Amino acid sequence: MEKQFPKKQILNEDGVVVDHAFKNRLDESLVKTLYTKMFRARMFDRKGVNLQRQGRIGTYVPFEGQEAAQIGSSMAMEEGDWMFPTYRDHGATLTFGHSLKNVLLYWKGRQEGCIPPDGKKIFPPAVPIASQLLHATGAAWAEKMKGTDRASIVYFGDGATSEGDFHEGLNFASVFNIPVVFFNQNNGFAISVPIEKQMKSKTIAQKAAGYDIEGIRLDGNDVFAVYFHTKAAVEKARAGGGPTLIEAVTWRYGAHTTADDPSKYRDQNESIIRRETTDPLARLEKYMQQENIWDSSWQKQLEQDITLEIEAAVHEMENEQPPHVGDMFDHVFAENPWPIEDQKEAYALVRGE
Ligand SMILES: Cc1ncc(C[n+]2csc(CCOP(=O)(O)OP(=O)(O)O)c2C)c(N)n1
Repeated sequence: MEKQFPKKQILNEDGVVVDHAFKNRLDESLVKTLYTKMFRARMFDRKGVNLQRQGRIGTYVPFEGQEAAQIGSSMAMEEGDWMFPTYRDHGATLTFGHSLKNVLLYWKGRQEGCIPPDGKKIFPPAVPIASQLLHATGAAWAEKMKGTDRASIVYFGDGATSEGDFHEGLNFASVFNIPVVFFNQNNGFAISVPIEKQMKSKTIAQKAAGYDIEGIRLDGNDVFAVYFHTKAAVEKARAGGGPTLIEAVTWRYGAHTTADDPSKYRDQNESIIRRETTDPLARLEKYMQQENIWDSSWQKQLEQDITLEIEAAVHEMENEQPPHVGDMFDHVFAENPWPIEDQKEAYALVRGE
């Protein structure tokens, strides 16, 4: 199966373009934009972990190492398309136009953190694993029925492919030829469970065959491969060609969440080695140096600008009211069923509200 679904690559680990069909599509402004968005995402991610460690936000889910997968795929989407992220996909949502402040507010426990800027069709992060595949399929189906050419992209991990919702989403999208891109980030682990322990399939892309849709496996740390192959899948969807399952093979360097200790279930050297060998940003920098489009003063300026942007967002987030715990009883149902009303009243009583 690994032979039938080879890991597509355009930019190898040494920063060399190995798929020459794409060479003339790599213009300088695209390459610099991809670098800028990935670098911004990494800086934001590190800030998120630090804020949690300082007790300034409640929890945080890091994605460092997965920047190429998230930025390459979100850059392939257009205004008016739909995005359905998980708790780990702020690199994608920020690139697609979410505000830094609201992403931070989400992790502070404020419900406003779920609200995207006007006109941006970004759903709140899905925490129940794989539920968002059905939402993405439904939204794209609605667009199809309305006769638009808008598409959905939905993010999920390797663990999500063991859930029923994954299979229902793919089956439904296949049967009704729905314009949705199922974007899997295979980072090798579902919390502490390695992929070999939860599936016999050698790849995730091969699962597309069960639904007779296209399955693509690619190097998820190669931002060019992610961008161009996702773009092709989205264009196919717009043109009525139906869904695609993309497996982006990647790695998270850090913990599953700030509440997790990965040293309990995997060798910490692996992340150190991967940082030195397969890092998505380092390989893009190597490429830019070899192409003479790397400019260290440009990069320094970028770092300064992004630092200011992030600090301003943190300041705005911290100027908001603290979260209100009672909010958890609202906004799930239009009208609360009685057990939730009971709990809400009991909570208010305990708080003396
Ligand atoms: C339906 C459901 N079952 C269990 C959980 C607990 N849980 C949270 S994250 C996670 C692992 C998910 O792994 P994966 O899909 O590979 O995504 P990753 O976190 O690696 O990005 C689990 C089991 C959950 N959130 N929802």
